[in-house]
Amino acid sequence: MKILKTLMAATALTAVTATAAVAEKWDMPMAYSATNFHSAVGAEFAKCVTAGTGGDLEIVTHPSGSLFKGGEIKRAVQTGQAPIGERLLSGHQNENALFGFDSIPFLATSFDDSAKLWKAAKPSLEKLLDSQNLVLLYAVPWPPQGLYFKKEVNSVADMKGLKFRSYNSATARLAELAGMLPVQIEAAEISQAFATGVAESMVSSGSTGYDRKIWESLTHFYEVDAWLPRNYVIVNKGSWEGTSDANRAVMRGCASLAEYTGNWRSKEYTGFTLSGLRAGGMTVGPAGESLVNELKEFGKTMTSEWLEKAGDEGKAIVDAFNAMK
Ligand code: PCA
Repeated sequence: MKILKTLMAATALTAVTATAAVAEKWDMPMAYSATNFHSAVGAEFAKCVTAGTGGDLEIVTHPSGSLFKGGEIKRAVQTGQAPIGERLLSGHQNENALFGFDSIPFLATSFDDSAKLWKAAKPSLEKLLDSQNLVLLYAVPWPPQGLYFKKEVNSVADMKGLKFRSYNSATARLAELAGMLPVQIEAAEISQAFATGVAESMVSSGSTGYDRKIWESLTHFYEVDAWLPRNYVIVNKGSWEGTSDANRAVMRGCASLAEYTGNWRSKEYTGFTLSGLRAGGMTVGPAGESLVNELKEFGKTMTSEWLEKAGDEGKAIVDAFNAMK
């Protein structure tokens, strides 16, 4: 009996030591504010993995660009400075046009179409990320994109000369086409940019304006539903391969749950944040028909420019998407 007890104590000790030796902690940089739904979904994903692996793999999120700024997250994960992170991949469309498939004006303008476009693009994105030492876990769309100003705007002529905050090269191109002056600024820094007059307009979701209390600087939000760009959670390939099969299986399971709940949260956050902008004193409503028609012309130009850059693979994505509609 005594021997058994000693043996059991020894086994328990070994088990504890073994767990302590292999348990890993992954820091997960995220670019957007802690209150944003993407960050909430990321925090739930992290908890799901930590609980699902029994603490063998603990994921800790760092929202608001506190660990790495938005623009640095992809490189940090590629080089293994961070094992996992979340990023708006269209921010890297200069590197490869395929990253911009989700930011083509008026290609996919609803949550349903955004899901179809994602289905059409996912294999190409996974392959591209794999070639960059990255494993794709999940992707969640932002609410539909609209325009922010500090005056009433009814036509492209009203937009001429404005300083326009962009978040990727598609949004900078849109600004150029409309005769505005683009300046690229991360969401975490826009409150200051608007307060100091570095920017005076932007295209984004109601969600980002709400998160950044944009009513302190701007007055109008026009719903355009121009596109729904995505955030993506990516893992360094070495970190992915270096962890156990069991941990990878838990991560895949938690990722599909996160993608599903992320979509729902995004839909719910759309109405909630537009009400929030109104409560902040902003004028919120659909853009006028003539403005939309002018913007759609820019959309046509930008679609053909993107197709030219993204080549056969880009065309295959758009064709596959159109076939699903
Ligand atoms: N918010 C992010 C990207 C798209 C969106 O709705 C931003 O403005 O940076």
